[in-house]
Amino acid sequence: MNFKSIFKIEMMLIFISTISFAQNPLIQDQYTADPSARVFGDRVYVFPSHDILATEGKGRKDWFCMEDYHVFSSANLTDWTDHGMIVQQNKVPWVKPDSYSMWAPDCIERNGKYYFYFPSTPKDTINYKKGFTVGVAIADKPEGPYIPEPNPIKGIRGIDPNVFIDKDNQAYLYWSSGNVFVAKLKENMTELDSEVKTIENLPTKGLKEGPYLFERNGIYYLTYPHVENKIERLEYATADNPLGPFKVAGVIMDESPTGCWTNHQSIIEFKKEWYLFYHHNDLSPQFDKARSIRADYLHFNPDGSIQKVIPTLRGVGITMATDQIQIDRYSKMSDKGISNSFLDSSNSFMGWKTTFNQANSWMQYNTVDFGYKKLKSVSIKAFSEKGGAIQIRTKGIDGSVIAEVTVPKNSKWVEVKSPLLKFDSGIQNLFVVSKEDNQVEIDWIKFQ
Ligand code: FUB
Repeated sequence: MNFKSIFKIEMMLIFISTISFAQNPLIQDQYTADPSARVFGDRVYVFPSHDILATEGKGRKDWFCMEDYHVFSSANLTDWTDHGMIVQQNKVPWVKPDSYSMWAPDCIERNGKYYFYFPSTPKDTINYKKGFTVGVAIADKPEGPYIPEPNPIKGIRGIDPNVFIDKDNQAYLYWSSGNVFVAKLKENMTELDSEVKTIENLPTKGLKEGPYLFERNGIYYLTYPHVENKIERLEYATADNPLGPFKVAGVIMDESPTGCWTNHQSIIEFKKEWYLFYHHNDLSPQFDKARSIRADYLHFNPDGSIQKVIPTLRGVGITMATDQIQIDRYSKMSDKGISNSFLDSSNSFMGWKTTFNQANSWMQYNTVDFGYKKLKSVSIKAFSEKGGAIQIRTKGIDGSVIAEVTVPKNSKWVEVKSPLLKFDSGIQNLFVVSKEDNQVEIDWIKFQ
């Protein structure tokens, strides 16, 4: 390969792979939903649905609208790379090309091949009448390129495929259509190898969908969103084998506090921690069919039961002190004098800001890595019409003051820099405290 073609390939990779630094939601430059997280090698790959807004001639108004899939990956759960589009509705031979119904997918590795399962509306309305079926696309690498099989998998009517390979190498495919169904998969991963079985003993009242099965210490956990009340919450049932019988075991996450009707989960262990991936509608609070994926830590009790996960904005992973720290993705904040809102209410992809308007109001942002090489200053992107002052502390709300930043009176956003008064190395929790009643807005904080 000559220099010119290597350069061309490198430029293409730069073009298709974009990096974002995120807390919750994980991806902030597009809508993402139904995250299926997988550990492949030393990275976490997330295969979500890709919500877009329906427009004239594109999808159904006020409904889910999805035309393709992207895959994202991260080595630290903080920095996410978008590897670009992997499957598109008009490039899959069996999919109705204008159905905008590329719903919740999943992916698994077997013998060095990556099998990406996705539901959609088939072109063939004679055999399928209406509704969804499931197909598979195959790649040599998790980020693709994926080649879709020409036909969907025979014998499936439904959505939300989830694939699991047991310790004996038998693969299983789960999916939903009101209830949850399972069948064995052949070694080729593209055909069913058993009768379809309905998973019994799950709640009979209320929609169940989005199955995701994993195994830990011999317990098989079948997790699923269920409408027990008005909208979905995440529940689970357990069994001692992948086909059941399962026994309902509890709730993993309550209904979305922002009223997002759907939720959809996956659970992985990565570097000795367990994580729940799910979605809310952070970037689209008024329309819950434009969703955003999130992750939070998940913990087990000694008896193997799952502790309820409370959704956070801070999410998971470590933030480098030298990156722009979005304090609006906070861990805790004072009861009064502080709020978060979009930077630009007409474009949520611009992100959020924090507004302080009372002396001693504070924001706590956990797990910031200051490293061991002395940092000397801090910059804040801020806005204050009357001018204000901010203190940054570590070691608790009454702990060491590491910087004091005066935000000058201004009619536009400015970057203000101040020297560090003290350097605390390693991982620290940050406390940002307003020193005056004057209103100060902060976009980000960054140390140098
Ligand atoms: O994303 C479309 C559908 O909404 C999914 O397939 C369901 O699981 C629900 O999240």
